[in-house]
Amino acid sequence: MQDAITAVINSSDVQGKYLDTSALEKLKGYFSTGELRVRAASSISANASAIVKEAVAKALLYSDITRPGGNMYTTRRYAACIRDLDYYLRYSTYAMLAGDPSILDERVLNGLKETYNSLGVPVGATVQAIQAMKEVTASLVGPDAGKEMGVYFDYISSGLS
Ligand SMILES: CCC1=C(C)/C(=C/C2=NC(=C\c3[nH]c(/C=C4\NC(=O)[C@H](C)[C@H]4CC)c(C)c3CCC(=O)O)/C(CCC(=O)O)=C2C)NC1=O
Repeated sequence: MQDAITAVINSSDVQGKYLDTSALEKLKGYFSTGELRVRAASSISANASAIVKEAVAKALLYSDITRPGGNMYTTRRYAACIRDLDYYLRYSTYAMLAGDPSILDERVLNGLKETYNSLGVPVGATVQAIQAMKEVTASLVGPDAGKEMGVYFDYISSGLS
């Protein structure tokens, strides 16, 4: 896993240089949003199950997916879906804190698409639910932190598509 600081340092190290102006600007941007990130992570963790529940209500409930024949039908599969959304929310929060998406590649997206395809989990509906979480989260944490979280929700969405 990488974060905004190690990303900048690694790329300077590869060139055998001290941090140049643009690298320093990146770091400054990261440090100046530190408080914002920590505050957002704290309200997301305090409201995680409400965020997931609202996203499910917005994107999935009362659709064919929750009826017989749908992939969320039966309590077991419904619970698996809720659990997956909870993973996406938690790992997006980690990535937002780190300011870097590498944790999503390593711990979430690796092999996920293949697993979904082999189990018949619909990717389109999953992406809709992730996008609903993005909206719900932004309305909770505000536009600046919401935009930053949005980067990682979008990263998972395009990694699945
Ligand atoms: C932390 C990293 C991580 C991820 C991401 C993860 C995902 C993941 N989701 C799974 C299943 C599943 N995922 C879903 C999800 C959905 N079905 C829908 O119709 C909805 C659109 C959607 C929710 C948004 C469902 C229903 C299953 C069970 C499918 C089945 O067994 O038939 C499975 C198969 C094994 C299992 O059932 O637990 C994995 C590995 N596991 C992990 O360890």
